[in-house]
Amino acid sequence: MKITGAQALVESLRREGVEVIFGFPGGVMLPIYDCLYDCKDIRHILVRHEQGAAHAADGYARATGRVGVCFATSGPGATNLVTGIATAYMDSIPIVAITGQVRTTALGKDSFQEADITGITMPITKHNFLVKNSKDVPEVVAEAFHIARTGRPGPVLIDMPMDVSLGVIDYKPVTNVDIPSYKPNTVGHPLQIKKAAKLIASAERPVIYAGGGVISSGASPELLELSERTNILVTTTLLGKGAFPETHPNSLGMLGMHGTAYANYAVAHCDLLIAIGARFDDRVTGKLDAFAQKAKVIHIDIDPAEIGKTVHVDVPIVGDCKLVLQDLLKYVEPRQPTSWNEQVMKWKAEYPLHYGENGLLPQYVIEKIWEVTNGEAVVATGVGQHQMWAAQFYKCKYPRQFLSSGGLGTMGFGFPAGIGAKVGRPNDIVFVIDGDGSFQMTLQELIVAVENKIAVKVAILNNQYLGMVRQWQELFWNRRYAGVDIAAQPDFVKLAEAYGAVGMRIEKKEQVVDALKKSLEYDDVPVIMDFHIEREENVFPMIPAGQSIEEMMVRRPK
Ligand SMILES: Cc1ncc(C[n+]2csc(CCOP(=O)(O)OP(=O)(O)O)c2C)c(N)n1
Repeated sequence: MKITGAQALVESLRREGVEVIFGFPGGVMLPIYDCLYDCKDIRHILVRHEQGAAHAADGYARATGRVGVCFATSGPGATNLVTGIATAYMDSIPIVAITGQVRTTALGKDSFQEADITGITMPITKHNFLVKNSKDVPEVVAEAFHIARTGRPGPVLIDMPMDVSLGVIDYKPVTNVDIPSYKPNTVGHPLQIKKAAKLIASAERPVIYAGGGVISSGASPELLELSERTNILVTTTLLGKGAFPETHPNSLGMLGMHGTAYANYAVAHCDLLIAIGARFDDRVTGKLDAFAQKAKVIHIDIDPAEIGKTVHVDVPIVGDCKLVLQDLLKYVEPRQPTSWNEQVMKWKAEYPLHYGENGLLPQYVIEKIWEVTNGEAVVATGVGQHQMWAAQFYKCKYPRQFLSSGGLGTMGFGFPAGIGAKVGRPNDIVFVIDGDGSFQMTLQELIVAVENKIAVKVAILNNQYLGMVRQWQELFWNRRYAGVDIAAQPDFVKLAEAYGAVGMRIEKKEQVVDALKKSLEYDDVPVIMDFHIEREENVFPMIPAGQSIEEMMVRRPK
């Protein structure tokens, strides 16, 4: 069959099972967009900024487990994707970004809208391709999806010069991908797995520390079985939220800088730390030489580069978390709760997450969101205080329920990611818990939600500050609030209405539940809820950056 490179691209995407593309066109993308005109199987959602396309593809991928796809044109279109690609890279999220490029003959000549996007994204993609020949398109697409979704997942970029899109080829679908230099090791070494089982059997104070890798490998059922069989308590990272049900008695919630005091105490005092699909990020460890000092460490991870990167590991196991846990479960004996469990439960009772009574407080709003959604919503967040309150108070029951930019900490991620999630899971309630600052970074996508009837609910926790930065200034910079006051802001209710969305302002505690319930009544239009919260509420507990648990603040210092 004779078709163009552009047709081969779209046909290859169709064969990969792509159902939706988030994109924005431009000159060099015209051959490709022309094919979309005829392609009935793939929905194209026209964003209003390419950053929105990348985050929406990312949110779609996080929420569904499938590969998210975004399109952008050359030059500024491609560079506008960069933040979204870097966000996906830092959190190991599989997306395929396809950019148009100037003709191969014009490359390297500062041609109109030329940007070296493969060069620019080299350090923030798992792999990228500059396609030089139309006949390579089917293979490149197949390899891109294979690389994005296997091993440690991540973003892949395909740069398509205009003449590559226009060139005619004899198309044959690619059915098998074999990349000799890329063979991720998925099965853990049996000896290491036996060693791990032995350590678990002899440990007196074990703790499981689970990360996003558990979710991407689908290892939650195995993790649940391991914890229930051994009564080992589980703490998760921000990206690991939902890997283990946070409503389970064995859950310690999140650890790290804004984690629960009891999770951090448990890790500080454990004698065995079982890290599963987690990478010892500095927001988790704080001061490295004070982190889990008394513990032996088992580290299960698909990426050998993560082993020993920041902490010493006693039993490294390179492999897919699900397969490794399945093997480990063959050797792990049942274990009754011990005095260690009792000790941690005592901490749990002694230092619960808490907040005040007065005024409209963000934690209260999130607890009510949890209640009205029965803890079953998909939650996407921006970055800042609201993100940490959401992590603390929206207790996730399932994997793929909590979508948040952990590694890069990208403000503006939440809203477009929520749009992508709702497109992928139309029957689930999707809440975006956002900051007034974060929302303003990508709110142009509101029209996309309205146009496409994407009924996300946005709860803006509006403190009229870049709150997290203000909190740091309050605590560590002598309250010198420079560059954080964003009281000059649009009327979000009017803004929502201007876009054709539903807007509500909530100023009192008593209005919260009614507003949330009302928002659930709309299933074909986005709802923006502007919660005017106490301006100077802080996120606690907090371990200041780079410090140890000794420095943990559980409340505002006097
Ligand atoms: C793109 C980007 N720019 C700057 C920052 C630094 N930063 C981290 S949190 C924060 C404040 C966020 O404010 P808002 O979204 O209103 O949330 P709040 O902390 O008030 O809940 C800033 C500026 C960031 N994370 N991302």
